[in-house]
Amino acid sequence: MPTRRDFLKSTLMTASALAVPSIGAAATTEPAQRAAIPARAGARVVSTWDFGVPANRAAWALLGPGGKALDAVEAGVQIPEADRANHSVGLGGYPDRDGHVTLDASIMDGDGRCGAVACIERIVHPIRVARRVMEVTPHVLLVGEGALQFAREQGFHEQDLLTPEAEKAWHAWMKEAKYRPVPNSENRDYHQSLGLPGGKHNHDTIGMLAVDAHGHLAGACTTSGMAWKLHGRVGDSPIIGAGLYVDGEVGGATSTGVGEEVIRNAGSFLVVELMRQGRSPQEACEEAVRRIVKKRPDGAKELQVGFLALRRDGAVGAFAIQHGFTYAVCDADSQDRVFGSPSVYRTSFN
Ligand code: SD4
Repeated sequence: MPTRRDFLKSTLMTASALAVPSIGAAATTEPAQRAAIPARAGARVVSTWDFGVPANRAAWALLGPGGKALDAVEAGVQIPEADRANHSVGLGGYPDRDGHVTLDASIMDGDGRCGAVACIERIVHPIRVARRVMEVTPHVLLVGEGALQFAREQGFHEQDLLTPEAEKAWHAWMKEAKYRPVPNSENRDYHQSLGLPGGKHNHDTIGMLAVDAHGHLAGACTTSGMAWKLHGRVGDSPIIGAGLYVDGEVGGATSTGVGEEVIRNAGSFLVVELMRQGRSPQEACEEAVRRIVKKRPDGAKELQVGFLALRRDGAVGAFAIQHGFTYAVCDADSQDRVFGSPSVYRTSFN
């Protein structure tokens, strides 16, 4: 358990790490912690977690030759959505406690245009449905059956999203049926304790932010949400201002972790608004995380929330409650760098 001393120590070390001046080396298995990545002219795409690397590459296939940020983020996040081995996004995602795989997704550009779907079932690429909501309806958010009906009308193909592996994990969980949003840094042990094969996480989201060569911004966020949640539960990812927010004058932010905490604090909007007021992406993410921690009587010791921010000049920041949050950065210099985010607790500086 982290003590107050650990907390103060990690705070101090994080502050000193803010001075880290330059982009790190290529990805390693133990990603280096980077408190801030400086501005860079030209296109750049960033996304949450290690699985952001292949997603960024798909986005870069469009961004690199001069494509639009909006198209790039939509294409990028479809990689984990279609990945059966990823149990926290799209196909193969862990179900709710009743065995339904329900997905949340949102997309937004720098002009304030946005669309989202929540608690949608049977569609592998909810991000594409979210974009259609943005482009062909007067609405921002469609949920559940209505979202599925809209997807059908738009010609989306339906399929069962519960893979045999995810179903096995669900049956294993049902033996105790305790809902416990374990911080991702500890999920490896959690999975092993359940005897689960494969994946190490019970919740992760891909949030992706991009700036294109024309200086336009966009973001996308997609997830199967918290494993074993109540049926009908919606997290932060499809809530504009919570799991995702983009403002073309400032930058964008996205989040991962326990969505309820992010919604309570309008997290991504807060990060962007703090950047508007002059905070760096790093400082803005850190302040948003600390607001969450401060409001929890237990100091949020058992929770994970991470924010990732991209300023319009390409500067990047990230901060999380727990050690273990990683993010991937891709630009013309290098396509597959992964960094460890600094955090309130158990930073590698401890
Ligand atoms: C949610 N924020 O549904 C998502 C899940 C997640 O790391 O990101 N977990 O609350």
